[in-house]
Amino acid sequence: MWALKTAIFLQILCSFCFLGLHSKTQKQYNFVVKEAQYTRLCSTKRILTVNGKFPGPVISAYQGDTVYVNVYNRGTHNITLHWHGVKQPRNPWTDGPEYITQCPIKPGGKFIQKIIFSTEEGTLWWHAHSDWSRATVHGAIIVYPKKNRAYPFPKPHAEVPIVFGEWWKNDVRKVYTEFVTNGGLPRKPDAITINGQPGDLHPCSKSGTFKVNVDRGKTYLLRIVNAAMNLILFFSISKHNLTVVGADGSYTKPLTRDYIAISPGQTIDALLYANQEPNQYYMAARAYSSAPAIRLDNTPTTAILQYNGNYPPISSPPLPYLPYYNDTQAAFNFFGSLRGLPSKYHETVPLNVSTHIETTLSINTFPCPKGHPCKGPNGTHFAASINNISFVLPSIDILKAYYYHINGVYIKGFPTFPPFLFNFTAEYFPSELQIPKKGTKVIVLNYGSVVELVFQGTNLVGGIDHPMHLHGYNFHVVGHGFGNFDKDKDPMKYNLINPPLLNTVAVPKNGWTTIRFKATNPGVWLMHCHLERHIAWGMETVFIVKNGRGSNETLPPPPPYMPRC
Ligand SMILES: *[C@@H]1O[C@H](CO)[C@@H](O)[C@H](O)[C@H]1NC(C)=O
Ligand SMILES: *[C@@H]1O[C@H](CO)[C@@H](O)[C@H](O)[C@H]1NC(C)=O
Ligand SMILES: *[C@@H]1O[C@H](CO)[C@@H](O)[C@H](O)[C@H]1NC(C)=O
Ligand SMILES: *[C@@H]1O[C@H](CO)[C@@H](O)[C@H](O)[C@H]1NC(C)=O
Ligand SMILES: *[C@@H]1O[C@H](CO)[C@@H](O)[C@H](O)[C@H]1NC(C)=O
Ligand SMILES: *[C@@H]1O[C@H](CO)[C@@H](O)[C@H](O)[C@H]1NC(C)=O
Ligand SMILES: *[C@@H]1O[C@H](CO)[C@@H](O)[C@H](O)[C@H]1NC(C)=O
Ligand SMILES: *[C@@H]1O[C@H](CO)[C@@H](O)[C@H](O)[C@H]1NC(C)=O
Ligand SMILES: [Cu+2]
Repeated sequence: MWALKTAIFLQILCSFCFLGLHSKTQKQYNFVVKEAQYTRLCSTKRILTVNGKFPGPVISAYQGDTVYVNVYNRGTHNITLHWHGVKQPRNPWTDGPEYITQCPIKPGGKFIQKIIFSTEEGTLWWHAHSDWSRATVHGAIIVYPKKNRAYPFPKPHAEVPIVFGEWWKNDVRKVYTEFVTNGGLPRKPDAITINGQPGDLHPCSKSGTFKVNVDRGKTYLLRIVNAAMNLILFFSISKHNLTVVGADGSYTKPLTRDYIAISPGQTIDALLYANQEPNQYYMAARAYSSAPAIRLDNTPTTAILQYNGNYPPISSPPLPYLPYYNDTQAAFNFFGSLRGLPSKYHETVPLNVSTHIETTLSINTFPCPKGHPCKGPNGTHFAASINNISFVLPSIDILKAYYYHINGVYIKGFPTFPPFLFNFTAEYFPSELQIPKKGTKVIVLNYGSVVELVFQGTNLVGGIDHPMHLHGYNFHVVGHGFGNFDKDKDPMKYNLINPPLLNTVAVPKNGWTTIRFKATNPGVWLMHCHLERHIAWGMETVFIVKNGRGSNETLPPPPPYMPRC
């Protein structure tokens, strides 16, 4: 009893301080999805949250744990939750994407979601996976090494989650329905947030600015999550470097930089050495936006690194260096410098490729339905596609249809090669090329296939970077480059020794990226661009990985309490 009271007291005491390692792991969580009132940027609105918190609660576990989350929908709309980067071996049933692996949890409904951690270690995150609810329904997942096991770096003194988000003064649901209806671009957000706060440089925000208190001489582990909807971000700390030691729940070779770049969906573990004069320093984030049409205003979002001790308070801490908003080189110089930490910490790159897939990632347009003026380019309706297929969500989930052999929900035979070859990164195209096909097509893989997948960005309608995310797997990022992928020359430059093992990778604007993974997780797994406007326009597809031989390679039946359509 005493221990329980102390634990509850410590949890309350520590819910804002974020300090202490291995502080609290739980095997069960209650997540109540409900509205709560928040004031930001001088205006107040109701937002959808988990347990009233923005960002939502942290899930903590040890490597290899299984955790249950009881999700209660006390909101007014359908919702699903996804555990981003958790591979969920043989358990797509509670992975979360709406109409891919489950039907939504309706208002008043409940769903017990099992999260099976396996090899993941480091920082991951969870988020809503229906329409744009994830704007405010998200939080960090921390996976500690098993008890008695060490980090592959000196143990930090404390850890600090840094969760980036985007804030609209408008109702996010309205922002969503508006752009999917009018066919144009979504309204831009009013600010980027760090742990829910826009920071000192934004109106009515100074009192809430997130602060990290540090002791000089100590080392801190920043657990960084980019939960923003549509923005790749640069992040840096005045007068301090960051040493990246993990990404997407896998350790990396330490990489010391004065800034990082992080795409929506990605997570980064970085060490911060508090080795400067005791003072206050700004931590700042700003968007990298390579397409002029979606450029944000330049005001950085800030938090404060605050040394403990006696020093005269500084009126305005210095801002750190941040690359320019259109600095593609700076973004890909960082992304391209990440290296894995193979052997002991994660599997090595599969060399024996059995299934080679090439895909184009394109922004497209559909003609506007008659009588509905559209706000896309030249009065069209924006769309997006992979291999010229703009994905259409079915009305019951693909996993159920696959498991119970229900016809008419999806079609096999998603093209594994671009249907039409052209200069993908040219300046101009005949306008017929830009209209894609609609479909619910999936790629079927045999159990154990070694997949090599090339993502080729195109300049159709407008080239832009695409952070591609795969559910149920990690993948090795073996190469990337600008321009058209060259099947003869580019594979010679692949890194098959120590590429990073990620679950989300930014494919460069008008460039390509190659990943590899071994299909040893049977089930139905979504792959999509993690820019929310692109997924809304159809930039997604699904892998169905067939069963292997033994029961340990076979998809088990669903839990009896799956939400119904
Ligand atoms: C940051 O790293 C660079 C390159 O490794 C080094 O030259 C510089 O001194 C470091 N700065 C700090 C504040 O540690
Ligand atoms: C970035 O934008 C600036 C001014 O807006 C321009 O001068 C510069 O050429 C741009 N750089 C790239 C790589 O597009
Ligand atoms: C490579 O894969 C093929 C079938 O895909 C298999 O027959 C062969 O044994 C594999 N080779 C190695 C070295 O794993
Ligand atoms: C594709 O178009 C770009 C832009 O015009 C050009 O720089 C490039 O050389 C072209 N590539 C090929 C393979 O023709
Ligand atoms: C996509 O498919 C449509 C319909 O068949 C076709 O008109 C268009 O040219 C295709 N575009 C590309 C890039 O393959
Ligand atoms: C819009 O129309 C103009 C003029 O016909 C054309 O040059 C341009 O390529 C079109 N843009 C798109 C995205 O369709
Ligand atoms: C399943 O069990 C068989 C036989 O014990 C083993 O060879 C195989 O590696 C196992 N597969 C997985 C995915 O654990
Ligand atoms: C909520 O989900 C149910 C079950 O799939 C569906 O029938 C209903 O149309 C959904 N409601 C909305 C507003 O999308
Ligand atoms: Cu995209």
